Amino acid sequence: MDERIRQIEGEISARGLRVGLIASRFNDFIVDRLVDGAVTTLQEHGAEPADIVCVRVPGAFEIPVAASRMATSKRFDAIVALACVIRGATPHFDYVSNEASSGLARVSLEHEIALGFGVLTCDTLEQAIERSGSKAGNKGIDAALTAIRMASVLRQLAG
Ligand code: INI
Repeated sequence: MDERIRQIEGEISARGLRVGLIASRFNDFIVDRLVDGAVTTLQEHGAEPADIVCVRVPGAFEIPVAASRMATSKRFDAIVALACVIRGATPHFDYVSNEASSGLARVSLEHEIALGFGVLTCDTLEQAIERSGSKAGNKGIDAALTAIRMASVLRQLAG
């Protein structure tokens, strides 16, 4: 690309970053792996434990309001949302996953805050296991990296 064009890509450094993690208790045996992946990634990229807060909420449905409160507090540069919704026999899956995703998108837009979306929406438990640290990676890691990069992008766009 023409070198006179300023490019903003976002740096992968979490040094000095204040991160709010929100994790659901529902399906905690999966979500705990996502939390481990996210926390390890944040620390590997320079985040200090004292700058990370991890809040537990009952289920994915409750994550957006906790995210909104974190964003309102202005005490966080980035939020990482971690949950696991597994399809059952009723339409409950659709209500929970739709509210979690649209609620979190709204928080990110309205507060202009970096948000890593690590809410698994799976048809089966096997798919959830695959995405929480086995053959399909760990979506907690991906969500943490997204949060780090977006915090950097938003910081640069503000300056
Ligand atoms: N919450 C989840 O995080 N994952 C699920 O799979 C799930 N299912 O399947 O029901 C779930 N439901 C709980 C929901 O998030 C709320 O906590 C509950 O409805 C109370 O408001």
